[in-house]
Amino acid sequence: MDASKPAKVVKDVVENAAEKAAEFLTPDVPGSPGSAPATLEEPTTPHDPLPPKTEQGAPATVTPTGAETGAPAAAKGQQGAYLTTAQGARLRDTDHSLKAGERGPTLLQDHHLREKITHFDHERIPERVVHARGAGAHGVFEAYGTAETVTKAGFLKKGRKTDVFVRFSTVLGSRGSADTVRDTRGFATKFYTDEGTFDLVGNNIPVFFIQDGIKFPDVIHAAKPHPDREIPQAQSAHDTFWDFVSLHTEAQHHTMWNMSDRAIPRSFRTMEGFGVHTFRLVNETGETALAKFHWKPKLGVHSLTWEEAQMLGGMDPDFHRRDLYDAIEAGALPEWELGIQVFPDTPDETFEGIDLLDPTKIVPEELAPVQAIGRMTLNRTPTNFFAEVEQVAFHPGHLPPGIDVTNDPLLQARLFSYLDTQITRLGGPNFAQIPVNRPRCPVNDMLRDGFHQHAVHAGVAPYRPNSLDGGNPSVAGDAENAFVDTPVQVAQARKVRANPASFGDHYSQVRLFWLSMSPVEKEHIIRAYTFELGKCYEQAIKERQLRCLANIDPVLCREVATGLGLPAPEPALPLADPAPSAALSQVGKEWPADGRVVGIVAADGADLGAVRELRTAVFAAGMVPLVIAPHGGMLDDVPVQRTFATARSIEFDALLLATAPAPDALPARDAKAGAADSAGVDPRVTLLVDECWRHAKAIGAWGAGATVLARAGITGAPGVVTGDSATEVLSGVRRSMATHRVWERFPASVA
Ligand code: HDE
Repeated sequence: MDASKPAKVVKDVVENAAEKAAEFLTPDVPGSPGSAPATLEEPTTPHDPLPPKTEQGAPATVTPTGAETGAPAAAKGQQGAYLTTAQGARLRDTDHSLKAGERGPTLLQDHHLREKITHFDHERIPERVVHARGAGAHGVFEAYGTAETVTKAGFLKKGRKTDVFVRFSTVLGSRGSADTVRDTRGFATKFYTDEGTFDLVGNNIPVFFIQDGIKFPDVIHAAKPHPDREIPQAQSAHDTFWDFVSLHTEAQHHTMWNMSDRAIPRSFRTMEGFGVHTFRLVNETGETALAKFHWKPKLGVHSLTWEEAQMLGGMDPDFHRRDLYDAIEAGALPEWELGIQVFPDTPDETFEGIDLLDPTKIVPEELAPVQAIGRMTLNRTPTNFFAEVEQVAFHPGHLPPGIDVTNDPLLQARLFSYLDTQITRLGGPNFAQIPVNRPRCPVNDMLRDGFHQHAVHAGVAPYRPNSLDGGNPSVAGDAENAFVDTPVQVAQARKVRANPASFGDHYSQVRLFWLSMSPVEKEHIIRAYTFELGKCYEQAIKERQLRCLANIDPVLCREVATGLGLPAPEPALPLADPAPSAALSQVGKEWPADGRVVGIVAADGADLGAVRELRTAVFAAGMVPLVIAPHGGMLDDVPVQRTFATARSIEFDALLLATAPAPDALPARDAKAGAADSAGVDPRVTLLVDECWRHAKAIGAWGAGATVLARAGITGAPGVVTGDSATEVLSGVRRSMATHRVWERFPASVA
């Protein structure tokens, strides 16, 4: 190998990447950790790096100022055959420190030891103060052209394709917290447009707890763990949170969304996204319009059940992250349509009486339809989680010409905060040079020096005006597509610390949301409030929140009060009478099944021919089959992905039973086995069926498998399918899966 030409070496490897990857990868179920299967013995012969995994992507190979580095785009594996120091010297040994004799002290001279340990000591950076836990992926956005009349943004012109990086997150938890906690999810998208980066830094909930950014530290301090004991982690079910939201009642709308199923999404792929604030769009002729951004998932909006969410916290805290990456690896590429609600840019900035600058309000889709303007597909997983997901830096002020901000006082504070926070988090002002943050257009900023400066800036005159660099760079005029701050009229006013009167309505839209829910969704909301308030210590806080609920709906208030064992107070304000918005409910429609997971219970001696057929049919339907058996390895020639010891219902969207496996011969090996009277069926399979039943999932069985359902007494119940053949059962199960869950199993007690 020619060490003087590392790029060439990598290029040679990468040129054959597709071919090699095809040879190495099993086109089976997702989850393979590397691009080649591990060997039993440690590989010891030096060789060129392995190709990257086919589903991985990475930022463009350009220098901090945007020039091409010449490295191949797919250079993402290890960078050469030999281990080197940070200065490039090849190393003979990285397993032993340099010592004065085999039993002697370690020598200070050992540069490799010191370099390795020092670097390790500084591997961590401060986690994000909010949204610390997140996962991201690369993708592409393709514009429909339907926004051309309202904005001149080039990336929204018909057919334009723009690379994107998306990071999904929870708000409250630390970086190592669980994915499935009850919380708002961040949905932040970086569009690398050729007119400058556009960051749409939104959430999966369209409203926010507060109207003015000055309250952000308050709401976050209230929601984060208590400062003395640092508990609870990643949860709102505690006194300080409910203390704040019941006193600062503008938080009630967002709180209701958090108590709804929206706060426990089934997957990032099944979340809506919202820009929350109203933005100002500017078209080619300078006309302006106000707009709200929406992401609509192709798969519909779906949630976990509360029990699933809690089980996952222990059994698979990485559930959402795994789901995102497995879906991309399996080719079930996550997709969203971007849409806008457009409003006339009137001087009062209201629409149908709704103040567009108040981020605790939505505009119901029935009043202003969401118009689709493009489609985003996530198609590449990160190559390195830290470099990309951890270091990505979003900012609501990263805007291209054609999209501008409004005076929403929450947005205004964010415009300060996001730049400020990166300086601590990413160690200085040059974070835009980090590969995932680099714009994909020429950057010529005259910002110089500072920590972690990677650019070698040329020129002698980084100032304007200058004559020494020939006056370069010039400022752009309208003809050169400059970003122009829209010269919005500011009404004559006095400097005040005050809100407009229209911000004073804290309840009418919370009631709108409640009235828009289906009975089963209302049932979940009641349970969530009852659980969260039940976890509070102070009775006064529970009573105060019940007073807030009384101003929203008497049934909601009464049901929660009953659960808490407290009297239901009367409303202090007249109840509003809003028209419900069907778009807010997430049940009652049908959706595609892409990437959904079907568990198939089988065992030696089961109808394996049918299992084989079933796997093929599940794959063909764009879903992922996981065979669950008493042991790992193979059932004849059928690969087993989960055993009775490793499988729990939570990772399956539907369960199919090919057999009724007898109880484990070695119950002592697994605490779950032999635990209950299992009527001759392995109790872990009985547990799977029970949980799938409780979580309203489709269940199917044929042949011997049907006896398990009969013993559970659920044959013939909604969403329980039996039949003569596996494929017949699958088609019945798919019909139930289309509505996501089989809610009719559990009639709600509220209307
Ligand atoms: Fe954020 N927010 N935020 N936020 N936010 C951050 O920025 C902040 C708000 C949102 O995946 C921080 O880089 C203030 C609303 C997302 O990297 C920080 C206020 C919405 C993410 C910050 C808000 C969001 C953040 C922490 C009130 C929905 C994660 C680290 C004025 C529209 C982005 C960072 C990612 C992250 C401040 C309110 C969404 C501290 C001061 C409203 C999705 O700058």
